[in-house]
Amino acid sequence: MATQQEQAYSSLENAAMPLPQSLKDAPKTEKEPAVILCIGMAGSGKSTFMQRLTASIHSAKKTPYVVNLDPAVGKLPFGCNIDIQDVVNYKQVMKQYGLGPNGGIITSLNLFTTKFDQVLDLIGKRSKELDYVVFDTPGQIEIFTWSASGQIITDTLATLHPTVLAYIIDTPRSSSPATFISNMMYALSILYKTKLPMILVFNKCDVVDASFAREWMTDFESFQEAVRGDEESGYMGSLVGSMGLVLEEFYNALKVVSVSAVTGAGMDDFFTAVDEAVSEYKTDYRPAMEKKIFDKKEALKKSREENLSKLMKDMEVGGGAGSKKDTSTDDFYDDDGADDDDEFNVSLEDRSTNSAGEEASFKRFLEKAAK
Ligand SMILES: Nc1nc2c(ncn2[C@@H]2O[C@H](COP(=O)(O)OP(=O)(O)OP(=O)(O)O)[C@@H](O)[C@H]2O)c(=O)[nH]1
Ligand SMILES: [Mg+2]
Repeated sequence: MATQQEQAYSSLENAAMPLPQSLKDAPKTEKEPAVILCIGMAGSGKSTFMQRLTASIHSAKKTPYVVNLDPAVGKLPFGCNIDIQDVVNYKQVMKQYGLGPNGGIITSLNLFTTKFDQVLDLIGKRSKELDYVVFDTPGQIEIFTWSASGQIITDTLATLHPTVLAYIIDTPRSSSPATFISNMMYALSILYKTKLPMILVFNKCDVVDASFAREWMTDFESFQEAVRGDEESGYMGSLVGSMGLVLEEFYNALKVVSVSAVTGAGMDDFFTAVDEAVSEYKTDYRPAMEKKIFDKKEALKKSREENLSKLMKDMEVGGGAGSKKDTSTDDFYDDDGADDDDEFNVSLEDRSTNSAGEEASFKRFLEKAAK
């Protein structure tokens, strides 16, 4: 029986979507590594979490494949299989294109994305032995989540492997209701955009325990109370309060864990959340993606049929009208290399000359008859 991965490949191919040759050749295996994309605000602890994540995977005797997508990180705090810094020199890109730091990072990521099929090839070749493929992303969150290359990378990975988002939150910096809600709104926008299963990872819980966040997410009243007692919220308090109400539904769709990338606390909970998110991917995301591909294929088929029937109708009209047929026949035999439009004009002139000649000859005939 075909695996889900094989079905996804074949539905992509059948949908006549351009699938890179490398992906077509990629081995299709029963075992699917889970892809974890670490995203989060600058300084939230993504890279430290990556280090902890790979260490935990190794100590569980499992195999990770580690990819760094941050071109500006410098020295990596974790060992990795693919480093964007080996492919593009971020400082050189800035200099060459006259860009600032963010423009340089975006352009470097764009350049790297053009080679992403090779990354997929490498992952594909080893996917049998891999358990997790983990990605670190650039410091500025929007560079990955709101750029074309970020979307291409996310979508391509999600098409081929169970993919989950680990949204890393700096817990100490989110302890005021206003910053907390801003962070949640950002997470919501990413969830809405990607539709992928998301895990909220409250990091740095060795500094501030994340129990306040869990309470705010499950008990609306406690959040309202915090908003009332928060001087920072000020006149924005009622907006922050209403946002809390709006986001209640969103919280239900999320898995929440609190960890410390430094001490390693909470990593077991994180892996349990990843397992749940992978199941969610298989039951929700993948069927929705396959339906999208199917719908696209059907729409393409329908538009082809419509165009074909329109063409047939046009041909019927062309066949019935004598003048049209003559013109097209002239055109068809035009093999003298002359420009078609000129030829078309010449032909019109010829006809008018002929009819003028006919008229003159008819006049002469009448004059003769009258004599
Ligand atoms: N106490 C504590 N500090 C942490 C933890 N995780 C990260 N940090 C610290 O937070 C700072 C930022 O960590 P990074 O891992 O560089 O964060 P990042 O999100 O990768 O940063 P950018 O890529 O620059 O956006 C560093 O000083 C880390 O040591 C944690 O769990 N506990
Ligand atoms: Mg980092």
